[in-house]
Amino acid sequence: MRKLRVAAAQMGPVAKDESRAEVVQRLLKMMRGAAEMGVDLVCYPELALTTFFPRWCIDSKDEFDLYFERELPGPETRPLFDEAARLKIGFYLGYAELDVSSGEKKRFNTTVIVDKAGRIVGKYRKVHLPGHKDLSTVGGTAKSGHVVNNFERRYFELGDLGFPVWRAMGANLGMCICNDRRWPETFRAMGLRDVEVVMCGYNTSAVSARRIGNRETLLPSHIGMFHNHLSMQAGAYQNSTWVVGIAKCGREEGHDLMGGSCIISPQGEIVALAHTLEDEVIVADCDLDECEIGKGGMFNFDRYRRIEHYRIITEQTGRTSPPAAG
Ligand code: ING
Repeated sequence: MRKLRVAAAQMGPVAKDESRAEVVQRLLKMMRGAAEMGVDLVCYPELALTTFFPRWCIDSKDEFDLYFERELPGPETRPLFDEAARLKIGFYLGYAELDVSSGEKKRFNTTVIVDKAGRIVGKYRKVHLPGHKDLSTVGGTAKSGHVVNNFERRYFELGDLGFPVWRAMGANLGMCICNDRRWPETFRAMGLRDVEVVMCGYNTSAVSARRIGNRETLLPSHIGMFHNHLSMQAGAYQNSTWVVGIAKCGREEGHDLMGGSCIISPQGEIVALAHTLEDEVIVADCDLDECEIGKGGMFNFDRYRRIEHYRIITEQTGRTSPPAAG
């Protein structure tokens, strides 16, 4: 048995005017609680340091740059790294990354894995960016309606690091972010690299409204949570991996975000589930050897995958180039 004790540190809402220092205090409190329970790895949500600002179509770069981190750790986030090293606990954290290393400003929706010594061992930049660049592609009725908009394509560039898997804390660790979980390729890319724990932070509206053409429809309210769990449970089962889903949830700036943070076994079952819409730590003992049931059996990719056939399907359907952005 190779045991990794994992925590999902769900967060309640973060207000627009909440400072980084205040948010970091909340994260530290959960980190200490997790450490007391003997947790090896504590996982935080997507864009954990601020309110979910992509819900707004902000014009001024000066204004929206306030939501971005120029460095990590920076002065306000340093206490997280120091405390992790002191407590010997690893963490996964989502933040808005401002990268100026190329001389021009590049912005990404990013997560990192930090090891028990407080060192960044891996970085991931969100690949599947949902939503819109501006109001021009937002459907007619939705502009004034109650569909909760998402303008991630306004703020972020497409992730350019792929879906790597890192060996850290004795496990094969992988990361994805929110909308990535709805795409089977996300999990398969890491499954093919023998991932054992996939971490996925999310900010997802609790209102299940969708557009059909230009018409906005409300879906039954349970559907959003069903899709949330369906996607991650399928990813876990089909790739024989533990999955940790971490929500930022509750009523944030008047918008309801779903909770449902969970830890999912390689059999696809939820083994720990948050029951509030607030800051809440849930824990599970993840036996990494359980991944072997699938990886060495039903989902032994080398033995049973039919990649020659998948190539034919890809060619026949002609879907070989990336979709147009917009
Ligand atoms: N949020 C959403 C998500 O995939 C979304 C966006 C939800 C778009 C539902 C369309 C439909 O959960 C993030 N942050 O990716």
